[in-house]
Amino acid sequence: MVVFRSKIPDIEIPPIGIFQYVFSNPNNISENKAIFIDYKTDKRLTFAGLKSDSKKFAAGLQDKLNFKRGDVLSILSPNQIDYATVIFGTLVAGGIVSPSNPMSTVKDYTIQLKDSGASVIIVHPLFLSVAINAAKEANIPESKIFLFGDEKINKILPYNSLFGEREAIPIEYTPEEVKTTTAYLCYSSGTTGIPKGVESTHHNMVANVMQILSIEKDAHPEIVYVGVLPFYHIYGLSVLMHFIIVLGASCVVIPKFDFETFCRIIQDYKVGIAHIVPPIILALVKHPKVKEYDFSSLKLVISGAAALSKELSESFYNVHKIKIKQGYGLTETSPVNHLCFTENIVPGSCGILLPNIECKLIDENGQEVGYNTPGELCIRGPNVMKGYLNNKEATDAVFDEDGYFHTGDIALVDENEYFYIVDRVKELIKYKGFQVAPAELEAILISHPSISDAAVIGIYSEEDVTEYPVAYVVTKQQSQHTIEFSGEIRKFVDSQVAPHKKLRGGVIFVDQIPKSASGKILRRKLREIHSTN
Ligand code: AYL
Repeated sequence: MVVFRSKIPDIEIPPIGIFQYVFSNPNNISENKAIFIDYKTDKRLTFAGLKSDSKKFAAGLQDKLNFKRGDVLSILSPNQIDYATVIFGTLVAGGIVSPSNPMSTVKDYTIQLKDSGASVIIVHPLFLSVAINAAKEANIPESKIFLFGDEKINKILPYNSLFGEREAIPIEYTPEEVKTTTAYLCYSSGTTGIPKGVESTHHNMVANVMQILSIEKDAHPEIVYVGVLPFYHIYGLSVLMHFIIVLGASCVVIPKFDFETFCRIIQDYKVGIAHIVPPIILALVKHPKVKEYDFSSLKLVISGAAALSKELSESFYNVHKIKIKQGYGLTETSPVNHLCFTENIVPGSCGILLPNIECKLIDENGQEVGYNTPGELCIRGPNVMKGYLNNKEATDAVFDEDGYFHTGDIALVDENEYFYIVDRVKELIKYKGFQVAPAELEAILISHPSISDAAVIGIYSEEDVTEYPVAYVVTKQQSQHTIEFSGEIRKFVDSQVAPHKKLRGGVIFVDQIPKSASGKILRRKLREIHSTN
């Protein structure tokens, strides 16, 4: 068997829970250090304050809501400094955190509430009506919904009204429990179908922060990070929240990407490292106002969640003379598997394997391939999820008998052990780093009375460095193949989905959808058809 291993020696991962690890303070920072800073009000949450608030929140969950070990708390909110209190409070109480995209529709959120079995919701006031409507569908009483902030809205109380007098004692896990106890449920569509709850254990998350730290020598407590990636997504959750607290660094928290705010924060707070995604990198290269800001504090940019081309990487370096490197990962691997050394950046490569990870590349016949030959990337390591919640079939489909997780991404490795992501065999579409599951859009399209069949594929735009979902549609009557009807279909879909899932690539009418003998949509064929037209 051809197995690739990291060039970095394996590290020892202590068998402890996330709370114990994240607050272990290995760099001996002052307890009064501001870890999270609000970008607008400059309000600060210190290391000690966060720890204490988390324990008070946990006490409230236990004493006032009878929240027990293994119970699930759902968060529906953009980034804000108190997000961490809710996360770590839930973990202190032995609970599981299920963070959702605040832009979720009522339908999306209802599905996640039901699937996760959440019993408590913490929501940002702007998204309260979505939470109330979804909670009703999922049979969660309004008395179990709480708001971020200090205000009460009708009968819904602020989350800090739960704070107890006492501080709860963080639940301790045995080494075995650390490996089997789920801490987070982030939703990912994986290789096929609709989003599924990814069960990330305490061990998965602790391991990945330590794996990243072993290669990320630029990270130290004096660095200020910019917190623009969403905390509900594993990228922001792991590298902005867990990583920063362990390191004892600071993070200026931004709720939503806005180009000028982002640039101003880098300048005013002297941000040293920015974790971002390719479309933001493109804006930093192309935006006419970029020159108006002072980026002299910024020493390193790390890109992840979607492909960063060699060309864009080089253009960024040429414009700013700031180092830029790439990582690769997935929700299912908590998340990072590959990262570049800052001393040895190879543009276009997603880096070398992190320690403790083994991987193999397999061709279409399931045979392992060696250097310089593309194959599906399969990963084994302490950061690989336990499985998909309530979905043994989907879990079994992504793990093979040797315990390797099949990513659905095609990669290639060169003799220097640098990896390149070259293609994707799974159904997933990535719009600006956000997941769009074709199956979800197809189900909506087929529910239209005039549509008999549909398939959705992602088409990459070089210009915008992102993929756009394009719908191939078969109508019941040929006469419906008009520009007006294509507009109607777009409206029909876009009005039912979260903003990042809109059919931005448009609608194309066809007489039939190419399918295999077993009825599977031949997406590769559709992509070929698309590229020749
Ligand atoms: P999910 N190049 C190409 N595709 C990528 C890359 C990359 N560098 N990184 C992620 N992807 C795609 O679960 C790939 O198809 O997590 C993969 O299967 O939303 C999918 O995105 C996973 O999407 C990092 C680097 C966090 C990556 C991440 C993972 C976040 C994406 C931190 O440093």
